[in-house]
Amino acid sequence: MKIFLLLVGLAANAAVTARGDAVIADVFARQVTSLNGKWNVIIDPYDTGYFDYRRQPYDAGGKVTGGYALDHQAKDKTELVEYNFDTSPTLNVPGDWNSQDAKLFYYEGSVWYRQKFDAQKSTPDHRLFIYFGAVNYEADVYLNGKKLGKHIGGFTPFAYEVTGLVKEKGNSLVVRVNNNRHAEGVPTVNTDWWNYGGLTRDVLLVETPATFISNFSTRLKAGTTNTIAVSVQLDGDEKAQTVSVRFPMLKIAAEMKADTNGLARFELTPASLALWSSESPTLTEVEISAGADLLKDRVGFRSIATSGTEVLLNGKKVFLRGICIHEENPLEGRRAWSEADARQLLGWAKELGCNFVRLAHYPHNEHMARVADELGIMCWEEIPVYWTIAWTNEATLANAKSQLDALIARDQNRASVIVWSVANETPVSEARTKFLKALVDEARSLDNSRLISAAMEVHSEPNHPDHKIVDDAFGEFTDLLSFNQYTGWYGSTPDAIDRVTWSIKYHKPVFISEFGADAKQGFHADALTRFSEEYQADVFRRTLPMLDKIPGWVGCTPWILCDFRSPRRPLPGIQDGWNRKGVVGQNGEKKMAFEVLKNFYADKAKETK
Ligand code: GCB
Repeated sequence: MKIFLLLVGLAANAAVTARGDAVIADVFARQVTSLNGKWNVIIDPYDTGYFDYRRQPYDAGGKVTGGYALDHQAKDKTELVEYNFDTSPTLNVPGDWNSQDAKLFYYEGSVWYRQKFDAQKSTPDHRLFIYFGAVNYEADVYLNGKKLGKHIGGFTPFAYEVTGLVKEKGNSLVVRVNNNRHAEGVPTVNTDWWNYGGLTRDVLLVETPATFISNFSTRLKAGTTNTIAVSVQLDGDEKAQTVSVRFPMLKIAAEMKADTNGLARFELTPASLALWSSESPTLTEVEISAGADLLKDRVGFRSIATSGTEVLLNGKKVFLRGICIHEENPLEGRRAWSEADARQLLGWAKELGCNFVRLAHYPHNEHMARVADELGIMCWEEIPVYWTIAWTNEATLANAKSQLDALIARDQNRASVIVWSVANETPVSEARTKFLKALVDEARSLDNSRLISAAMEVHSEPNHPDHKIVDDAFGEFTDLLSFNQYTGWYGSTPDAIDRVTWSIKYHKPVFISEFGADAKQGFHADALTRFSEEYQADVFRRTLPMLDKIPGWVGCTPWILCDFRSPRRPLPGIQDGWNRKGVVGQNGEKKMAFEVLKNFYADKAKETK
């Protein structure tokens, strides 16, 4: 049984529901038992565990009749069973499989994971859910041989209710994880990052009261700086019950009865409300209770808007001193997933003088925005609608929407998140613009308190390569006019940067979502030698003042904070399977460009105070 959070057609400030895959929001604040740790695994490139010898699926129609999902052991020496989780090797969860076992480094296919656990509920009428922070890319989940469901999409959380299925002792949770790339997938077959497979984030057993708070949203009421709008969504049989909201540090509380759909909406005006900003990232406690359930979180309040070509944070013009980040720990060459990983990555961004990060190109783990909330770093969050996607395929759009919904449902209470990005570098076509417009509409219908954008592309006429044109029809629908440009690296050398001129069709804030150049940390040469630190630093040194001349320029996120693994980058001795555009190398050492960017941001911070 999947948890279906009720879908309510909410406008304005009430994105408390999730379409598609369900979300138990604020999971770290709940009563949980960790299912992390060592899981037994069977590597299964031919999907043997899923099909019988005639290639018939064992769980056709949802009924599991055989295969690894049953976690069966031979009863005696006469029974033929060709697998055994108990004697199989283990992998750590959370964790990608690629970095844990050399045999799995390039592996794309299925791995079956099995974890055994006991489950004692604290109260008989409580409910239990299995929660996955993320599984890349496809997960078939079975408990005690029964299929719970299938989830598609590698970077967002999902959960299944197991109340009636779980035993007090000796449960077997089996997940078939498959990271094959698909032409109709999101992302599709081609990316410039590593296709890490596995149970890449926390797996938790969550206990809730019979009726519980499935999600809530807190934010400034639109157009005000002192009124807090709160929406609370209940799940369970007793929906029309009293819900209380309390902000102890603000000395304010309210209660009301939820409607028959389990929705309660509040407006509270404390005597004074300190707003969240980069300079002063004020967070306050919130406690929401309904019947036996109590959820606590720390939230901040701020407004973000555009006016003409400006971005306004709490009504004040702001310049976004940013950097792009992949969800990867470069020192260990693996997917990042922990709070410590988030602190490392955002710590480097802070050292650069950033007040903004672009979490490219897919939803990062929940710790990123939580740590960003604390550090006062604004975030751009994105879904992996990347390069070419099957624009006319309805299932692809539904998949992209469900990833967007799950991301918004998870991170809507993070003051740091100011931008939802629906895509990166998508070649212009009518079908693509229609697809992206549907995502913009989706994001706005769930959350109208943030800016919407996408990283677009620039183009130029063949006989005027230095004249850059930004006229993508999709630009009409975004709040920030964001685009990537690589003058000086792709198709030109750094001298071209000084000759760049612009035609920008829209009167909107202009944001440069990527620029950069590869450099191997420690490789020094003259500034025209590809892959030298000098070349990369020169690109930064020339690009930043060039961008500064664009009317309405509101900031940038150069590509990228750290070198990251990419199978598209084979150059021996230089790339060795890494995209080298980081300003921090694979070994954590800063390159020359780090200092160039840091100095530019220090000046900008003074100038825009
Ligand atoms: C881009 C992509 C990014 C790549 C980068 C590069 O435009 O958005 O994912 O990694 O260029 O290094 O070429």
